[in-house]
Amino acid sequence: MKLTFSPASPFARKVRIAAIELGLIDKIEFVPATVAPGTANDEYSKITPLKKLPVLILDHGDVILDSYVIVEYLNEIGGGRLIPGYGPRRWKLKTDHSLLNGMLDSMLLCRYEKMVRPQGSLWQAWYDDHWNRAWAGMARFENGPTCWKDLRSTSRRSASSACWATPISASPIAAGARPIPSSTPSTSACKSGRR
Ligand SMILES: N[C@@H](CCC(=O)N[C@@H](CS)C(=O)NCC(=O)O)C(=O)O
Repeated sequence: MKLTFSPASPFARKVRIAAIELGLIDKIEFVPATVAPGTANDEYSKITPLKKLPVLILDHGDVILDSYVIVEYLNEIGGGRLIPGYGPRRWKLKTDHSLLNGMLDSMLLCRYEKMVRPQGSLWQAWYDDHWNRAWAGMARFENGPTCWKDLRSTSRRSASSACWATPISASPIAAGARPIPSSTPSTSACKSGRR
């Protein structure tokens, strides 16, 4: 099978880690691809209309996307060691995976905002909001989900005041979260060959 990838893509890197963990890395041929928002790529659109990488192309031609589903597929053909088949650990793990993917989405959007968006049209509040989501996600992985525990023990506070309506900087989720960096860290451009 073939995986479209870029060395700079965090999504492709995640799939590679899963493949290594499952002992499948030698069964995958890595095909470099270049994708970027605002750039037509008719050849790649034939593989996936979303024009995103990674995509897994099976030997008989079927295409599996996106990275979340590819990891699940690899887990299945690799003996299921990474993702439990049922029970609370399964749903915790899938939720963690969704959270991670959302964080990568947010960081990539920030990267594109700085790298690809025409100069002068940067939306700073949107950019800051996405960085905050990424940092809050890291705090969640670090500290665990405090939000629902707080909701149960804080009887007089409504759900919205305890969690969703709280500014992220004051939210329990963000306790321990670092501030938004003033300059963009070296998040990938997801172009082949760039790091
Ligand atoms: N949800 C997708 C996201 C993949 C993604 O955003 N990949 C980036 C490269 S790191 C991409 O293809 N960007 C091109 C674009 O957004 O036009 C996944 O999990 O695979």
